[in-house]
Amino acid sequence: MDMFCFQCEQTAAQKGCIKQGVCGKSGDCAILQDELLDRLIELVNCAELNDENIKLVVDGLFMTITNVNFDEAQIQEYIEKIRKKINCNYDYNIRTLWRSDEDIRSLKSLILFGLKGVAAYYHHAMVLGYKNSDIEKFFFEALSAIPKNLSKQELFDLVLKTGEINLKCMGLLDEANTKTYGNPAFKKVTTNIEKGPFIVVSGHDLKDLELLLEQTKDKGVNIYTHGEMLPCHAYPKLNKYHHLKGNFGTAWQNQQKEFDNIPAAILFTTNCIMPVKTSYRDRVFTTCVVGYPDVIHLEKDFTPVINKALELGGYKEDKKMTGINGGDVLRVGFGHNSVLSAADKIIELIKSGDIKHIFLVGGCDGAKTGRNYYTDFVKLTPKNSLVLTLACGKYRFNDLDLGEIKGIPRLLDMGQCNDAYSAIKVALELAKAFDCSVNELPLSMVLSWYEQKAVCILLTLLFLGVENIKLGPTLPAFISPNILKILSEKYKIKPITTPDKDLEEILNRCQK
Ligand code: FSO
Ligand code: SF4
Repeated sequence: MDMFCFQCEQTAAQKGCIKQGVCGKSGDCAILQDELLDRLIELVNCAELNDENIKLVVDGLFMTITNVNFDEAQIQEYIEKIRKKINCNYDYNIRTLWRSDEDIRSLKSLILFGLKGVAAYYHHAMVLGYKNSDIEKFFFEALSAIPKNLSKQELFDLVLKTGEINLKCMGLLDEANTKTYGNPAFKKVTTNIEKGPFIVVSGHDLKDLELLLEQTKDKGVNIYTHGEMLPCHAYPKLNKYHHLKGNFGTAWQNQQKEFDNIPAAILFTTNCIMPVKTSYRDRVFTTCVVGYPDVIHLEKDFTPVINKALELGGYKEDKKMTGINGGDVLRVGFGHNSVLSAADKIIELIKSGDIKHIFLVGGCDGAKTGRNYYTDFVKLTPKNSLVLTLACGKYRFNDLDLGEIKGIPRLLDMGQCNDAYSAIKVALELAKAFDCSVNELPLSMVLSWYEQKAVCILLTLLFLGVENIKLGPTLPAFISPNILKILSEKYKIKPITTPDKDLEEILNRCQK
């Protein structure tokens, strides 16, 4: 039996991985992840919605996101856990979906992959004690719809509902993060590493970082964020720890090079973990839903990570490191709270013509060539424009100093991918202030996608009726030509072309 997976942007030949994942997932691991989805679909059809079952569904979906879990033993164990909860005869095989009519498969894939993204965000909210019954009901409703014989219209409605629920979920996570750790505020983060023992913490989980900071408090070990953990520096209750020193490395796809023989321990709290090379395997640790064969998996006692960092000792001298454009300062902390506190000034600058346009250039980074489009695009944006950014795609340009417009920095890092919620809040507030729709604002979205969290964010933007999104570097393989036609007609979504052409088209359209 061969595997089949086409859920991410780097899927083989833009069609699907069938022998082994381009991400490094083995055929057997992919088949087990499909089996995990089968059992989850059986669970929502047989078992009641309670705390234990919702956790199984949420974490189970999260484990099947790209670059989260490569550990067959861990996945098998999880399948057995779910099996014990299935108390009726319901049999489903996700392969029937992969073989079905391409438009139905396309719509159901949008729901299923979007739902995986929502699961990731709900997981982070739950960890901080935040829950919502509408979101929980939707996991059961949407998953149980996958085997059903539904019309395209019914499925399309469910696709948009996935976007609506994701908006609610990102709102819940925003509330969880800001109530627990305070509102993000502007902070300069260094890319340089101090001498001495250190730990690099990757992924997206704020709670794990807090636990690690607490457990390393008086141990002489410094902590550096990696990838999507960078925005953590902006939260007052996280940056109060003086040993949270800076940010190590760039976006996820560079980790095999950047972690090569690193004299530090690395903790992965969520995606994106790549196949772990032997040159640094002994110093990698995973926690929660992340797993990799022969890598030590920990629950919430991080003593082995700390001991490994002490044993490795870190760099002997302070080490100068930079982002990909040579800058060594990253500016973070422009969530909705700080941007909206400057809203009056931004509105005034838009009215006076000092700010002519706002670009949201955000989303995931990735390994494929062509993603330098986003660096070039940002470099080309006119000096009288703001660039909002979020998620790991920003590493293409977040070490650039784009200057300021009358005291407002031109490049505003809003945070992680889930902080798309901040961008949406800001856009809605501006629309209110100008008494127009978001589509009428001088605001354009140029997005990059890679994995399934980006799918649910896209669905949220569609639910909100946002038009003219430019999406790249390539379009999802799981969207059929017919569904793509509907999306382009209804929402005017377009694939990216070249930075100058796209910029010209955006600015011309907005002048009309
Ligand atoms: Fe990136 Fe990975 Fe945050 Fe994703 S590190 S690619 S969209 O996991 O979730 O932005
Ligand atoms: Fe292929 Fe992406 Fe699936 Fe990995 S997650 S197997 S790269 S489609």
